[in-house]
Amino acid sequence: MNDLKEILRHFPEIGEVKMIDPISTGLINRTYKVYTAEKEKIRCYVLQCINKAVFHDVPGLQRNIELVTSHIRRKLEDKGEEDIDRKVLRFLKTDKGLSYYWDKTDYWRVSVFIEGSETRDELTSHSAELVGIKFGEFEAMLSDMVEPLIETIPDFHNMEFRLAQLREAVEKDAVGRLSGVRTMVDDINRDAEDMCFAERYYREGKLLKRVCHCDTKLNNMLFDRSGNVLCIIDLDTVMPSFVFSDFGDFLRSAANTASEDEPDLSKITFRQEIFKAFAKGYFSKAKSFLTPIEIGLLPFSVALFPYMQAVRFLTDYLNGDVYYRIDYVEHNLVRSRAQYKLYEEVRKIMPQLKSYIDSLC
Ligand code: GN1
Ligand code: MG
Repeated sequence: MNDLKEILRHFPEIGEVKMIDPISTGLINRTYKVYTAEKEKIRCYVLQCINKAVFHDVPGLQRNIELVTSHIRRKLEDKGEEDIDRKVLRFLKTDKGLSYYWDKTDYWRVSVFIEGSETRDELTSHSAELVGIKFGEFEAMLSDMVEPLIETIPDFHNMEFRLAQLREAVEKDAVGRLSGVRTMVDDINRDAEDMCFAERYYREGKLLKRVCHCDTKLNNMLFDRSGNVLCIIDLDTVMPSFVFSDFGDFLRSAANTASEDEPDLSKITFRQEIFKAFAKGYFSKAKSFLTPIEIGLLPFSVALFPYMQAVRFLTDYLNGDVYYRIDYVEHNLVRSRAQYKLYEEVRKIMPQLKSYIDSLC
């Protein structure tokens, strides 16, 4: 167990630490809320241990985050926005002037906790539209970044690569779980070629990569108490990717009637009203920079992300749960089934999704 207080001492801005509480929502990094007190005033911070098995170049990742947050900060200042510290994350510097601390075992970082912010598990159509606007703005703000960002996880949203990883896991069958999931593997393989549309367009030079968030699930954004999006968090995967990563991945979590790991498949359906509201908000900001091909592919991206996530969870299950944090033995299998069910639900309504996007153009 790391000595958290000792780690925090390397971030001089932090006052006297009163309490440290684990936060258990993310599947990758370890996160804590830190309560400090200075002259009776309580200030909170977020301490994170960055998963170095997942992110192989943490200094490069932190550099991405510094570039992105300062770019956004500048844009907000130019727009004359107030209260900017609540709208973009601010990371503390260590005594060596870095945005992360290496304790010879792990990498750590600290950001300021945004007071009065909360995460949401569910949205109304109204708040989905506001989130859409926010994401359109987020991408628009980043669309003129000139500094090159690294791919913090190479091929992160590359469907061909994710399927290759599944094939490898099937071949190895490292922990003897394959016999129980053969039908799932067959189901996934049946649509594999179809679902690699983005990589094909990219190879043909018809699709470009832009700076995207790449992890737009609902619990990666902070809301104020009246339901307005304050700030987009979890910036580890901000990197060049296909623009619809953010569109499809958001709806994967926000339009699902159940949670990502719901064991009862009958509870999983896709909320079209959330799709419509989000698409409307997103489009109002993003239409200025999206290409016709990107727009045409938006409905497919809604199917792509539950499909990709089903593949990734199943791969991890076959590999013996080496990537995602799990709470019980079959957790990754349950997650994979739930995501595949959502994928099937989306496929059924693809014509409606397409005609709605057409109507927005
Ligand atoms: C992981 O870190 P967290 O929990 O926000 C994963 C995402 C998946 C998500 C599934 C770096 O996100 O890609 O969509 O779990 N992040 C990484 O819930 O693999
Ligand atoms: Mg994440």
